[in-house]
Amino acid sequence: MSTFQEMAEAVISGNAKKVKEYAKQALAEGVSPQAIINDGLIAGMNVVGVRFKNNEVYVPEVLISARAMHAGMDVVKPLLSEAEVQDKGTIVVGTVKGDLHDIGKNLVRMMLEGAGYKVIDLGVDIAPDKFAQAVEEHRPQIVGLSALLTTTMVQMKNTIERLKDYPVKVMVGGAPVTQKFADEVGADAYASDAATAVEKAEQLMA
Ligand code: B1M
Repeated sequence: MSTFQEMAEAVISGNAKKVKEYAKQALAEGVSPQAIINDGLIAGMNVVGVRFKNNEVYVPEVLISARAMHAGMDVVKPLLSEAEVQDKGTIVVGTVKGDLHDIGKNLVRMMLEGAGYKVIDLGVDIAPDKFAQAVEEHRPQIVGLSALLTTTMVQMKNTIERLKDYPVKVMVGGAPVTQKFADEVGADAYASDAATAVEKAEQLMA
Protein backbone atom coordinates (compact mmCIF):
# COMPACT_ATOMS: atom_id res chain seq x y z
CA MET A 1 0.00 0.00 0.00
CA SER A 2 1.02 3.61 -0.38
CA THR A 3 2.12 5.10 2.91
CA PHE A 4 0.74 8.20 4.56
CA GLN A 5 4.18 9.65 3.92
CA GLU A 6 3.71 9.20 0.16
CA MET A 7 0.26 10.77 0.32
CA ALA A 8 1.60 13.74 2.26
CA GLU A 9 4.48 14.11 -0.23
CA ALA A 10 1.98 14.17 -3.10
CA VAL A 11 0.05 16.96 -1.33
CA ILE A 12 3.28 18.87 -0.75
CA SER A 13 4.31 18.56 -4.41
CA GLY A 14 0.74 19.44 -5.52
CA ASN A 15 0.16 16.22 -7.43
CA ALA A 16 -3.65 16.02 -7.28
CA LYS A 17 -3.82 12.90 -9.46
CA LYS A 18 -1.45 10.96 -7.18
CA VAL A 19 -3.24 12.16 -4.04
CA LYS A 20 -6.53 10.91 -5.45
CA GLU A 21 -5.01 7.54 -6.39
CA TYR A 22 -3.38 7.10 -2.96
CA ALA A 23 -6.62 8.01 -1.17
CA LYS A 24 -8.66 5.53 -3.25
CA GLN A 25 -6.05 2.83 -2.74
CA ALA A 26 -5.94 3.40 1.01
CA LEU A 27 -9.75 3.24 1.26
CA ALA A 28 -9.76 -0.01 -0.73
CA GLU A 29 -7.26 -1.41 1.77
CA GLY A 30 -9.53 -0.54 4.68
CA VAL A 31 -7.79 2.58 5.98
CA SER A 32 -10.29 4.90 7.69
CA PRO A 33 -11.22 8.20 5.99
CA GLN A 34 -10.25 10.04 9.20
CA ALA A 35 -6.75 8.53 9.13
CA ILE A 36 -6.34 9.46 5.46
CA ILE A 37 -7.32 13.05 6.23
CA ASN A 38 -5.25 13.44 9.39
CA ASP A 39 -2.15 11.38 8.63
CA GLY A 40 -1.95 11.94 4.87
CA LEU A 41 -3.73 15.08 3.64
CA ILE A 42 -3.49 17.35 6.68
CA ALA A 43 0.03 16.16 7.46
CA GLY A 44 1.05 17.28 3.97
CA MET A 45 -0.69 20.66 4.28
CA ASN A 46 0.95 21.23 7.64
CA VAL A 47 4.37 20.94 6.01
CA VAL A 48 3.26 23.38 3.29
CA GLY A 49 2.05 25.80 5.98
CA VAL A 50 5.41 25.79 7.73
CA ARG A 51 7.30 26.24 4.44
CA PHE A 52 4.98 29.11 3.44
CA LYS A 53 5.58 30.81 6.77
CA ASN A 54 9.34 30.44 6.33
CA ASN A 55 9.14 31.88 2.78
CA GLU A 56 10.38 28.58 1.35
CA VAL A 57 7.28 28.32 -0.89
CA TYR A 58 4.95 31.04 -2.19
CA VAL A 59 1.25 31.61 -2.92
CA PRO A 60 1.08 29.59 -6.19
CA GLU A 61 2.64 26.49 -4.57
CA VAL A 62 0.26 26.74 -1.61
CA LEU A 63 -2.74 26.97 -3.94
CA ILE A 64 -1.55 23.95 -5.93
CA SER A 65 -1.02 21.92 -2.75
CA ALA A 66 -4.44 22.99 -1.45
CA ARG A 67 -6.01 21.82 -4.71
CA ALA A 68 -4.26 18.47 -4.34
CA MET A 69 -5.48 18.19 -0.76
CA HIS A 70 -9.04 18.94 -1.92
CA ALA A 71 -8.76 16.19 -4.56
CA GLY A 72 -8.05 13.75 -1.73
CA MET A 73 -10.82 15.23 0.44
CA ASP A 74 -13.29 14.73 -2.41
CA VAL A 75 -12.51 11.00 -2.37
CA VAL A 76 -12.95 10.48 1.38
CA LYS A 77 -15.53 13.10 2.37
CA PRO A 78 -18.61 11.17 1.19
CA LEU A 79 -17.59 8.39 3.60
CA LEU A 80 -17.40 10.60 6.65
CA SER A 81 -20.40 11.20 8.82
CA GLU A 82 -21.41 14.84 9.29
CA ALA A 83 -20.33 14.63 12.94
CA GLU A 84 -16.82 13.54 12.00
CA VAL A 85 -16.41 16.34 9.46
CA GLN A 86 -17.37 18.94 12.04
CA ASP A 87 -15.33 17.38 14.83
CA LYS A 88 -12.58 19.98 15.07
CA GLY A 89 -14.83 23.02 14.93
CA THR A 90 -16.48 25.43 12.53
CA ILE A 91 -15.07 28.71 11.26
CA VAL A 92 -16.92 31.31 9.20
CA VAL A 93 -14.65 33.43 7.00
CA GLY A 94 -15.27 36.38 4.72
CA THR A 95 -13.82 39.59 3.33
CA VAL A 96 -15.43 42.62 4.93
CA LYS A 97 -17.95 44.99 3.37
CA GLY A 98 -16.68 47.11 0.49
CA ASP A 99 -13.65 44.90 -0.06
CA LEU A 100 -13.36 42.55 -3.04
CA HIS A 101 -9.91 41.08 -2.38
CA ASP A 102 -10.13 37.35 -1.77
CA ILE A 103 -6.83 35.69 -2.65
CA GLY A 104 -5.47 35.90 0.90
CA LYS A 105 -8.82 34.96 2.44
CA ASN A 106 -9.01 31.92 0.16
CA LEU A 107 -5.55 30.86 1.27
CA VAL A 108 -6.59 31.19 4.90
CA ARG A 109 -9.71 29.12 4.18
CA MET A 110 -7.71 26.39 2.47
CA MET A 111 -5.14 26.22 5.26
CA LEU A 112 -7.89 26.03 7.89
CA GLU A 113 -9.60 23.27 5.90
CA GLY A 114 -6.25 21.58 5.56
CA ALA A 115 -5.93 21.69 9.34
CA GLY A 116 -9.26 19.86 9.68
CA TYR A 117 -11.77 22.63 10.37
CA LYS A 118 -15.15 22.94 8.70
CA VAL A 119 -14.98 26.34 7.00
CA ILE A 120 -17.98 28.32 5.77
CA ASP A 121 -16.69 30.87 3.27
CA LEU A 122 -19.13 33.76 2.83
CA GLY A 123 -17.09 35.33 0.04
CA VAL A 124 -16.30 39.03 -0.40
CA ASP A 125 -18.02 42.32 0.43
CA ILE A 126 -19.73 40.87 3.49
CA ALA A 127 -21.70 43.28 5.67
CA PRO A 128 -21.76 42.91 9.48
CA ASP A 129 -25.38 41.72 9.37
CA LYS A 130 -24.46 38.93 6.97
CA PHE A 131 -21.73 37.73 9.33
CA ALA A 132 -24.29 37.77 12.16
CA GLN A 133 -26.76 35.75 10.05
CA ALA A 134 -24.04 33.19 9.29
CA VAL A 135 -23.18 32.92 12.99
CA GLU A 136 -26.83 32.22 13.79
CA GLU A 137 -27.09 29.66 11.03
CA HIS A 138 -23.79 27.79 11.40
CA ARG A 139 -22.92 28.38 15.10
CA PRO A 140 -19.16 28.63 14.47
CA GLN A 141 -16.60 28.92 17.25
CA ILE A 142 -14.63 31.50 15.22
CA VAL A 143 -15.36 34.18 12.63
CA GLY A 144 -12.41 35.21 10.45
CA LEU A 145 -12.42 38.66 8.85
CA SER A 146 -10.13 39.66 6.00
CA ALA A 147 -9.49 43.21 4.71
CA LEU A 148 -6.95 44.46 2.18
CA LEU A 149 -7.91 48.13 2.01
CA THR A 150 -7.23 50.74 4.66
CA THR A 151 -10.68 52.13 3.81
CA THR A 152 -12.45 48.85 4.66
CA MET A 153 -10.58 48.05 7.86
CA VAL A 154 -13.23 50.03 9.74
CA GLN A 155 -15.71 47.31 8.75
CA MET A 156 -13.78 44.96 11.02
CA LYS A 157 -14.65 47.21 13.94
CA ASN A 158 -18.30 47.37 12.82
CA THR A 159 -18.48 43.59 12.42
CA ILE A 160 -16.90 42.89 15.82
CA GLU A 161 -19.38 45.34 17.36
CA ARG A 162 -22.26 43.55 15.57
CA LEU A 163 -21.08 40.14 16.84
CA LYS A 164 -20.44 41.18 20.44
CA ASP A 165 -23.50 39.40 21.85
CA TYR A 166 -22.74 36.09 20.15
CA PRO A 167 -20.57 33.40 21.77
CA VAL A 168 -17.97 33.56 18.99
CA LYS A 169 -14.31 34.56 18.77
CA VAL A 170 -13.18 36.91 16.00
CA MET A 171 -9.86 36.65 14.17
CA VAL A 172 -8.70 39.40 11.81
CA GLY A 173 -6.04 39.55 9.10
CA GLY A 174 -5.02 41.09 5.80
CA ALA A 175 -2.10 43.15 4.55
CA PRO A 176 -2.94 46.48 6.27
CA VAL A 177 -4.06 44.85 9.54
CA THR A 178 -1.70 44.84 12.52
CA GLN A 179 -1.76 43.46 16.05
CA LYS A 180 -2.17 47.04 17.31
CA PHE A 181 -5.24 47.54 15.11
CA ALA A 182 -6.65 44.16 16.16
CA ASP A 183 -6.30 45.15 19.81
CA GLU A 184 -7.91 48.54 19.17
CA VAL A 185 -11.00 47.03 17.54
CA GLY A 186 -11.34 44.27 20.14
CA ALA A 187 -10.50 41.26 17.97
CA ASP A 188 -9.70 38.03 19.82
CA ALA A 189 -6.80 37.22 17.51
CA TYR A 190 -4.70 38.62 14.68
CA ALA A 191 -2.83 36.54 12.12
CA SER A 192 -0.29 37.97 9.71
CA ASP A 193 -0.49 35.02 7.29
CA ALA A 194 -2.45 31.87 6.54
CA ALA A 195 -0.20 29.52 8.50
CA THR A 196 -0.41 31.76 11.57
CA ALA A 197 -4.21 31.83 11.12
CA VAL A 198 -4.22 28.07 11.72
CA GLU A 199 -2.06 28.46 14.85
CA LYS A 200 -4.35 31.21 16.18
CA ALA A 201 -7.46 29.14 15.42
CA GLU A 202 -5.99 26.24 17.44
CA GLN A 203 -5.43 28.66 20.35
CA LEU A 204 -8.92 30.15 20.13
CA MET A 205 -10.52 26.70 19.99
CA ALA A 206 -8.59 25.45 23.05
CO1 B1M B 1 -6.21 45.79 -4.95
N1 B1M B 1 -5.19 46.92 -3.72
N2 B1M B 1 -7.47 47.16 -5.26
N3 B1M B 1 -6.85 44.52 -6.24
N4 B1M B 1 -4.57 44.72 -4.73
C1 B1M B 1 -4.04 46.36 -3.01
C2 B1M B 1 -4.46 45.74 -1.68
C3 B1M B 1 -3.14 47.64 -2.84
C4 B1M B 1 -2.17 47.55 -1.64
C5 B1M B 1 -2.39 47.93 -4.16
C6 B1M B 1 -1.56 49.18 -4.11
O1 B1M B 1 -2.06 50.26 -4.25
N5 B1M B 1 -0.28 49.06 -3.87
C7 B1M B 1 -4.21 48.77 -2.69
C8 B1M B 1 -4.68 49.05 -1.27
C9 B1M B 1 -4.14 50.36 -0.73
C10 B1M B 1 -4.62 50.56 0.65
O2 B1M B 1 -5.78 50.55 0.95
N6 B1M B 1 -3.67 50.76 1.54
C11 B1M B 1 -5.31 48.25 -3.58
C12 B1M B 1 -6.33 49.04 -4.16
C13 B1M B 1 -6.23 50.53 -3.93
C14 B1M B 1 -7.37 48.51 -4.94
C15 B1M B 1 -8.52 49.25 -5.62
C16 B1M B 1 -9.14 50.39 -4.81
C17 B1M B 1 -7.96 49.75 -6.97
C18 B1M B 1 -8.92 50.60 -7.76
O3 B1M B 1 -9.92 50.12 -8.22
N7 B1M B 1 -8.60 51.87 -7.82
C19 B1M B 1 -9.54 48.13 -5.90
C20 B1M B 1 -10.51 47.95 -4.74
C21 B1M B 1 -11.59 46.97 -5.04
C22 B1M B 1 -12.35 46.65 -3.79
O4 B1M B 1 -11.94 45.79 -3.02
N8 B1M B 1 -13.47 47.33 -3.56
C23 B1M B 1 -8.61 46.96 -6.00
C24 B1M B 1 -8.89 45.84 -6.79
C25 B1M B 1 -8.04 44.75 -6.93
C26 B1M B 1 -8.29 43.62 -7.92
C27 B1M B 1 -9.77 43.25 -8.07
C28 B1M B 1 -7.73 44.03 -9.24
C29 B1M B 1 -7.37 42.48 -7.33
C30 B1M B 1 -8.11 41.55 -6.33
C31 B1M B 1 -8.41 40.20 -6.93
C32 B1M B 1 -8.88 39.25 -5.88
O5 B1M B 1 -8.53 39.31 -4.71
N9 B1M B 1 -9.69 38.35 -6.33
C33 B1M B 1 -6.36 43.30 -6.52
C34 B1M B 1 -5.11 42.79 -6.10
C35 B1M B 1 -4.72 41.41 -6.60
C36 B1M B 1 -4.25 43.54 -5.26
C37 B1M B 1 -2.80 43.21 -4.85
C38 B1M B 1 -1.94 43.45 -6.06
C39 B1M B 1 -2.52 41.81 -4.32
C40 B1M B 1 -3.39 41.39 -3.14
C41 B1M B 1 -3.19 39.91 -2.90
O6 B1M B 1 -3.98 39.09 -3.33
N10 B1M B 1 -2.05 39.54 -2.26
C42 B1M B 1 -2.53 44.26 -3.69
C43 B1M B 1 -1.12 44.81 -3.68
C44 B1M B 1 -0.20 43.92 -2.93
O7 B1M B 1 -0.54 43.40 -1.89
N11 B1M B 1 0.98 43.78 -3.44
C45 B1M B 1 -3.67 45.21 -3.86
C46 B1M B 1 -1.66 38.13 -2.06
C47 B1M B 1 -2.38 37.55 -0.81
C48 B1M B 1 -1.94 36.10 -0.60
O8 B1M B 1 -1.95 38.30 0.29
O9 B1M B 1 -4.25 39.22 0.71
O10 B1M B 1 -2.26 40.04 2.07
P1 B1M B 1 -2.95 38.94 1.36
O11 B1M B 1 -3.25 37.76 2.36
C49 B1M B 1 -2.27 37.23 3.23
C50 B1M B 1 -2.23 37.92 4.60
O12 B1M B 1 -2.61 39.27 4.55
C51 B1M B 1 -3.09 37.07 5.46
O13 B1M B 1 -2.90 35.76 4.95
C52 B1M B 1 -2.73 35.82 3.54
C53 B1M B 1 -1.76 34.73 3.17
O14 B1M B 1 -0.57 34.84 3.85
N12 B1M B 1 -4.53 37.27 5.56
C54 B1M B 1 -5.19 36.85 6.67
C55 B1M B 1 -5.43 37.76 4.69
N13 B1M B 1 -6.65 37.69 5.20
C56 B1M B 1 -6.55 37.13 6.41
C57 B1M B 1 -7.52 36.78 7.37
C58 B1M B 1 -7.09 36.19 8.55
C59 B1M B 1 -5.74 35.95 8.79
C60 B1M B 1 -4.78 36.26 7.86
O15 B1M B 1 -7.92 35.82 9.53
C61 B1M B 1 -9.28 35.71 9.27
